[in-house]
Amino acid sequence: MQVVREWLKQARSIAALTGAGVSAESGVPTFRGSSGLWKQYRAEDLATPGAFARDSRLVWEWYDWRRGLIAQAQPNAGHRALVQLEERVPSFTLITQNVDGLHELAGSRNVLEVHGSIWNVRCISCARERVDRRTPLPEIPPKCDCGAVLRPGIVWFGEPLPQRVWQDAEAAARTAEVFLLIGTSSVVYPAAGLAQIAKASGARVVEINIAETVLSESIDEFLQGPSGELLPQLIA
Ligand code: BJW
Ligand code: ZN
Repeated sequence: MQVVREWLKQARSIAALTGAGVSAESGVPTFRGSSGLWKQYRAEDLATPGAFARDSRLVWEWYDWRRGLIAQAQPNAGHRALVQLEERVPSFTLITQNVDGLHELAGSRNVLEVHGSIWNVRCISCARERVDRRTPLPEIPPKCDCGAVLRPGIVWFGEPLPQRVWQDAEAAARTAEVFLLIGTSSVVYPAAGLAQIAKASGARVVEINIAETVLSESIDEFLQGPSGELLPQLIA
């Protein structure tokens, strides 16, 4: 813990990659593990273009449920600690896999949402995009003015990440002196590969998680515990 505090104090450039674990203490369920199940489905069964093509109602019911939970969630002490860290470091990039928007709500500024946002919707026919924060949705599946079905503005399995956002994330990983890996199982690529990019580029990689992950062996420091407790301690 102490050595990581020193690294954070001295670094001019820090990048952090967050996952669902950082929002767990705000009451947003993670994807994997027992809390990750909705009815009997796994994220891998619902977050795909194929699942949406087969049954858009089922997929939207899942999103409608999650939108309801997220609408009531507040940022926690972990989100807030990352806001404070950004204020102290000359260059700070917060790369998040989360679609809940809680980092921005907490006040983080330089946020890259590599998997999109649960409040964005996009027409599958005319590609029109908009922000829709209504919960519950008045109609499932929701429809575009052109009559076609809307889809969540989220990156599903097999889909490319938004190109500009991803380029910025890679650049941040390459230039970071310290790279924080927070509350992610690190199994979903290409996001999980950012830690390796950072390490290969000379960054100290620090993982914060309640449990070890597939990457824990290959990083510089593993800090075990909830991010809502450890992050405030790290920057105190
Ligand atoms: C705490 C805590 C607390 C709890 N404090 N910690 C084989 C090898 C490599 C790659 C592939 C492969 N086969 C297929 C692929 C590609 C695929 C992939 O990675 N699949 C793997 C599952 C194998 N990736 C893709 O398809 C990506 N696209 C792509 O590769 O495109 C290529 C392409 C190029 C050109 C044209 C076309 C295509 C897209 C990936 C999109 C992922 N999207 C999702 C779903 C969105 C659904 C939604 O949000 O509505 O994003 S999947 C889901 O997982 C979500 C998350 O962002 C993502 C990561 O999960 P995360 O955040 O790590 O959560 P969990 O639950 O896994 O972990 C939580 C962690 O927190 C745990 O470790 C806990 O211990 C911890 N924790 N409480 C601290 N309090
Ligand atoms: Zn349309």
